[in-house]
Amino acid sequence: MGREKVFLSGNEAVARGAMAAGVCFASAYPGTPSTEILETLGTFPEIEAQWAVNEKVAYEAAFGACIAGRRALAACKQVGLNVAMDPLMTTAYSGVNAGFVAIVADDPGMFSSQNEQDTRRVAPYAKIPLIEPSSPAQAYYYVQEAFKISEQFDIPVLLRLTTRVSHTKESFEIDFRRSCVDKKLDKNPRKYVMIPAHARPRHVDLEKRILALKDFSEQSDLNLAQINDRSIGFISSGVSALYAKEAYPQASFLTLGMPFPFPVKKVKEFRRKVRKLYVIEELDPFLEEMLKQEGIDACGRKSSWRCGELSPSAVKEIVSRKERSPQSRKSRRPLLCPGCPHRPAFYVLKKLGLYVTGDIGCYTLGALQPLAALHTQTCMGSSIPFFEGISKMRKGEKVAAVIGDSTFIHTGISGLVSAAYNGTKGLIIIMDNSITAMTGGQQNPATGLTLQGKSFKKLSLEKICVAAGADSVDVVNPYDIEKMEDLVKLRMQQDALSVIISRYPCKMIDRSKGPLLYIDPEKCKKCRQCLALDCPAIYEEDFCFKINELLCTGCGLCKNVCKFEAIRERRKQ
Ligand SMILES: Cc1ncc(C[n+]2csc(CCOP(=O)(O)OP(=O)(O)O)c2C)c(N)n1
Repeated sequence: MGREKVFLSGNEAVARGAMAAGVCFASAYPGTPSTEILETLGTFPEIEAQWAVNEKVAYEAAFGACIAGRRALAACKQVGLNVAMDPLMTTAYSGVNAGFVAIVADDPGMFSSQNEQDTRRVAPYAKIPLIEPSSPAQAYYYVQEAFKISEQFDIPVLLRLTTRVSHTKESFEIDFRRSCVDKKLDKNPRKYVMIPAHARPRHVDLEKRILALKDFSEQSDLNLAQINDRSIGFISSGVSALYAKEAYPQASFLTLGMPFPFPVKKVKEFRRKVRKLYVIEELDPFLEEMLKQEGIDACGRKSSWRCGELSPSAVKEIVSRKERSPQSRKSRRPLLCPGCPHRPAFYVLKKLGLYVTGDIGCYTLGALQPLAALHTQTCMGSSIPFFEGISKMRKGEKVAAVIGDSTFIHTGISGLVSAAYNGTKGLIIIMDNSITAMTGGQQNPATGLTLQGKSFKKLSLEKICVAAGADSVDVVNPYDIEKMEDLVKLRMQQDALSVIISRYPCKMIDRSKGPLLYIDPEKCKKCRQCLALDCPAIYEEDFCFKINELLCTGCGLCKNVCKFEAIRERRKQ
C-alpha cells in the first residue's frame, strides 16, 4: 500500500495508524466512545485483535504482547481506565519492551457515560506521557508517534481522545507503510517482576525517564505554536484547539499534542509573543493548573465551564468572561427497544415491589419511569456487592440484584463469589440477552463468538454461577411472565443465594416478529397498564391507545398484561 485518500473517524484513524505503526496485538472491552477502535482492528487478519472480559485484562494481555517484543495497544473508554489502573501504575515502573500505547476515549458531556472524568490527569499521576490529537488525521499520525515515544523512553504512552475526535470523520491522505518491530521476548526479572527490591530502582529510573520526556516535549513538533495576531493567543489541546481556531481564526495558537510532560519553556516563549493568553480546555483546569504552577500569566475559564463540552461559541463566551449558561439538551428520552427482553423482567420486579440494585447496560433504563424498577447504578459490576451490603444491613427488606451477561463477566463474577463466600442470601438476576447490547452488540464469552465472529469456547453462565457458590440457578424465558413472577417469589422466600438467568435474545440478534397486535377501542378501559410497559410502539392519540405496527415486534407482552383482553392479534389477510 502507498498513498491513499481516506475518510475516517478518529477511532478508525487510530486503528489504521496503529496498523501503520506495526501493532501486532490489540485488546479492549467495548465502551462508547472508544468501541470502534477494536472493531476496526478486528478487520485486519494480520494482527491478534480481541475483546477481553474487562479493561484490566485487556491492558495486561496487550502488555504481555509488548514484553514479547511486539507493539501492542489496549483501548477503552474513560471509566474503563479506572478498571485498568492497577497494571497501568506499575507498568510505568517496569517500562516496555516493544512499544505499548493505552488509548482512552473521554466523554465530555456524558453522552453515554456515568461520569465525565478527565483522563489527562492520569498522566502526571502515573508519570507517563500524554498524547492528545485534535482530529482524525492527527490521530492517525500521533498514534505512530506514541509507539516511537514508548520505545525511545521505555514507557507506556497514554493517547487520549474525546467523543468529538473519536466520532468525527475527516478526509485526509495517508502514506501507509506498515513498520515492523520484532524484538526478543524480554527475560528480565529486574524489569518485569515488580517486587519492592526491583520496583524501588525502577521508580528512580521512572523519575529520570519522565525528566528526559520533558526535554522531548519541549522539542517535539507535537506541541505546535502558530504566531498570527499577537494581541490574542490560545493554549489548548485536543478538540478544544479546533474550537478556538474556528472562533478566532486570526489569533495565535499553541496546540499541545503532548500536554504532559508540560513543555514549560515552549509555553513561556509563546507567552512572551502574545499580549493576552487564554486557556481553552474541556472539563478540568488541567492546562490552567500547569500554567499557574509555573507562574505563567493566563486567563482561565470560570469554574462553570468544567462540566460538559465546549464549542466555538463557548470559546467566545469564555473569552468574554461569561459563566456557562445552564445546559439544556434536547434529546429523545432513552427507552428500551420494542421487544426488548429486559422489559418483561422489569415488569415483574416492579410488580413485586423489590428493592433492586442495578448495573450498567441497556437494562439500566429499567430505572426510568414508568418501569422504575431499579434503585442503584454506579459502575460495572457494582450491583452484586451493593446488593450484598444492603441485604446484610436490612435483613427484612426484599432486595435483589440485576446485572447483564456482559457486565456479569466483566466484574460481576467476583461480586458473586464474594457474596457466596460471605454467606449472603437473596436473589441475583442475570439479564442474559446474549450480547453486549448497550455498546452496539459486541460478542462476549457467553455468546461463544470472538471479535471476528468466529465460534469458539462458550462460557456457561449456569456453571460459573454454581461454581461461584449460588445455591440455585434457574434459567427462565422472561416473556413467560407468570413463570418468572412465581420463580422470583419462590426464590425471594428462601433462605439461600439464588440466581435466575433471564434468557432471551436481544432484538438486535433476533429480528423476527410475532403476530401483529392492535388495541380494540371497544374493549380498552384506558387503565394504562400497557403504557406502564414503556414500549415505544404503544402511544396515545385522540384519547385512544394505539399500537404502531411498524415498531411493534409482536412480543405479546402488552397482550399478556391487559386485564380486559383489549389487545388482540390481527388476523392475517
Ligand atoms: C468500566 C466500563 N467499561 C465499559 C463500559 C461501557 N458499557 C456500558 S454497559 C456495557 C455492557 C452492557 O452489556 P450487558 O451487561 O450484556 O447488558 P446489555 O446492554 O446487553 O443489556 C458496556 C460495555 C462502562 N460503562 N464502564
